[in-house]
Amino acid sequence: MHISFRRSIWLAIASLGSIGTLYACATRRSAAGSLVTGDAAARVYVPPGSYDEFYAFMSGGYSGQVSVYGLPSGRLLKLVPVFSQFPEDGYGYNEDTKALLQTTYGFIPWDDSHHPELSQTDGVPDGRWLFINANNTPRIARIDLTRFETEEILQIPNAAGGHASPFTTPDTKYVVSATRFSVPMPNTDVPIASYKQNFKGNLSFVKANEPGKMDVAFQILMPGYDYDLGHAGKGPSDGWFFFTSYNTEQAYQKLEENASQNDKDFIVAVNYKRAEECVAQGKAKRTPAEYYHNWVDSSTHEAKSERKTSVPVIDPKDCAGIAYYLPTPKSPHGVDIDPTGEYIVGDGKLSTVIPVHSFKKMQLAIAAQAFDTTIDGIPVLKYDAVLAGEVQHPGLGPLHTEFDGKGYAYTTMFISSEIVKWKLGTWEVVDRIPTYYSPGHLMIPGGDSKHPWGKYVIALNKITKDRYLPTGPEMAQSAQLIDISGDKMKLLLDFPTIGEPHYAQALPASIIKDKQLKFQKLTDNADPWVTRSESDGGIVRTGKRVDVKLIAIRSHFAPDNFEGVQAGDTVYFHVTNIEQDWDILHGFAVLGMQNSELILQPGQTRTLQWIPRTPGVYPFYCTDFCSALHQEMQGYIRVSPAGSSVKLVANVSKKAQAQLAQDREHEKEHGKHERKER
Ligand code: RUQ
Ligand code: CUA
Repeated sequence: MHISFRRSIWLAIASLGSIGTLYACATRRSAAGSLVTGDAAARVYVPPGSYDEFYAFMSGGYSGQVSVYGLPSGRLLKLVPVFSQFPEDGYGYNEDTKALLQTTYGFIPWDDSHHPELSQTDGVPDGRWLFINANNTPRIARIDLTRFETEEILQIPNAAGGHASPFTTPDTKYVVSATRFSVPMPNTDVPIASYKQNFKGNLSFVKANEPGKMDVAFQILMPGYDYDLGHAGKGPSDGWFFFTSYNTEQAYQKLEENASQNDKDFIVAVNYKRAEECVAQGKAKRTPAEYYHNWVDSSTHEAKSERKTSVPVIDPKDCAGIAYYLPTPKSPHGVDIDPTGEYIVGDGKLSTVIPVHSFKKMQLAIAAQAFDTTIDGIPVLKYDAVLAGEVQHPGLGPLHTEFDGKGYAYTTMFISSEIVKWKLGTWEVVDRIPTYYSPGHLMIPGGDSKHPWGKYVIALNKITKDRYLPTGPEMAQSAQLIDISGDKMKLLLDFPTIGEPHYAQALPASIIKDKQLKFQKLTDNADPWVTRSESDGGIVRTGKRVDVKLIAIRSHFAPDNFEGVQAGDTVYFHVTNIEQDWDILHGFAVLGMQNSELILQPGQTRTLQWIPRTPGVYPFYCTDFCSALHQEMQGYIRVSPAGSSVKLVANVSKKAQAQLAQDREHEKEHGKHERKER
């Protein structure tokens, strides 16, 4: 029955003659209403005031950010800035967060982010953190999910193209990063034609389970191929990590053709427990490598940078048993491990089958030394010795696979534009659904973990075409929500996304909903520039630098008038929001400011640099409509010509003046110097 089903699908595709007709056919079916059934609207409707069941963290692609959507509604909830500056809240512009974007290449205001990855405990997303990679200048960021804020970024040295990243081990001990592009290591000036001698690949294991302490635990030196994606083993395969590699041809020009020659490329299986042993035995070489570690200090809430100078590098030749190659057809992209940890699914972009390796058979093959050959210290296992099965005729252009926890796998077919559902163990295709168009990744909440919440799959499409109101040559990016709770997949919803939605991960809202920070405690605010009360603000000069301290509270700044600044000074505004109330934010912006605004969470201090160029009086105001008298929340700063004799002064509010007067009385009675410097 399955065979005839499969054959009939394949014959159907063959008889259509071209993919274009396949699209046309699918679109007609959609127009006829057979794809979206009547209850779809009810299935995705979330009544006003209710929460979505899942939070989906979607990669912002070339926006460098993460966007958070509710599922099933597809409502955009929040944008979390990570690798790109974000003027909306001053991320990467204010003095407090700039250090997060520091690298050995200098300050970098943009990157291309691909893979959001939730931290896990015992192989299941736990809602502590979200990691995401920077692809262009390889880095890994950690986002704290009690605040939805980026709090740490680690640069990955000896790498170029941090694509296979930041997939996690089941205990979040490590997240990984493999270099997509092989490069000279260390990167020096050599002829490109010396690729085979000089270019190397590299797999980085990054210690990830302690906030503020991310670092490269070790790197494994690899042949100069391209490394694409990775996933950790789990259950029986816990302790192993799997990475795809292509361009085993080692082409360095016209890869489109030259890297598509070999019939099989490799998935590399890394025994990282063995790697740990080799490091402990001193078999890793401390190798000079410059990189930055940036993190937000938990007490001052200011980002700091540290420049690191070396990493331990393991050469597989010095550490037998660390890595094995599993031959895999053909230019594999995704590698995905099923929830039981037994099956290793390779998605060969150019392959006509989906090959699945068996972890058990891999262990036996290693014990029996069923090797074809050895490359740079890495034994190549025999394909037939490790293969569990092949999914025949799945469609065209398999890219990524996720699992529903009920024994089924779902694979995106980029070229034939569909998601294909197949059964683990029998390898039969049981269902397929068209997507619009050309899906890259797909995502089932928890779908790469031990316990998927297998209710929905999202297709993360690469091409949008006619799905939304046209917006000129560049269309919105597109995701599609598909119900997988029954035997047949059902399309429920299209929703546009920000940047290219490479990958996404999701978890039930219940895991993180009650763990959210409501405000920063002013008493715990250790920012060196904090102003704790209305009367503590002021203005001081140190040469050409002027520091301005003020507070924001409904509905005023204090002080709100400053004089004595001169054109060409470098002014730092240190603004503290002294509210201690959930969701009461204030903003801060000055006329002619050259970077961004500040947004201040309750209890938070932020610093903005401003260089006024011309004399005049500059208003500043609150940018967040915070109260009925928000429009009154403003002030002035006077800028005089350089060398002017106008004195530095700051006024204080009426309340503060009363407080000041009281303090002076107090001083008179009890002697001076009791009050702290202001
Ligand atoms: S990738 S479309 Cu950048 Cu994750 Cu596969
Ligand atoms: Cu504070 Cu508007």
